[in-house]
Amino acid sequence: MSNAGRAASRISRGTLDDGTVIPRRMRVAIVAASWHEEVMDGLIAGAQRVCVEAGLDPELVRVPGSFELSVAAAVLASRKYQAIVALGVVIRGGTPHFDYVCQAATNGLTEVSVHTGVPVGFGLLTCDDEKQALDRAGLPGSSEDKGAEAAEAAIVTALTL
Ligand code: DLZ
Repeated sequence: MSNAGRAASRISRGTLDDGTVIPRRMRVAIVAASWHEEVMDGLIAGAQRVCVEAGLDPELVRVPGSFELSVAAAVLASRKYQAIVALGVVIRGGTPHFDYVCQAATNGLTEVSVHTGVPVGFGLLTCDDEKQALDRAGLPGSSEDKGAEAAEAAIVTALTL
């Protein structure tokens, strides 16, 4: 797996790289869409692995599609979660759905984080084809692990604020 341009992992054995101990009571929710099962399995596994490394036990909430990520994140943010990880995969097709779903999810998740102050890790893959998505899913042979990156970003940001 190439590390080009990527931030080094900041979470190890329940602590941040600056020595901050991650409180075990910290509540993290992973909200995950259900389209493109194989890619989603990889993203979810990556996010869960980071949470376990952080000493946390995340809640997993499944929604039908990436469009539903925002409303789920909004409700979870109101339920005392300190960090939310949003995971989904949208593949460009022959319909304008790709643009609508990507834009709605991106805007919605941004709004949730900004308006609630709860960090939302952005693990929404927007890809031209499934091969590209598989390459980012943290599966054997993938070059990137966007589920892990999104989980780490949400947890680190929550602890930084
Ligand atoms: C409709 C749709 C399409 C065309 N493609 C995807 C996709 O690639 N990934 C995904 O997560 N969801 C997709 N959806 C479903 C929408 O996100 C949403 O679930 C439906 O429009 C119902 O609200």
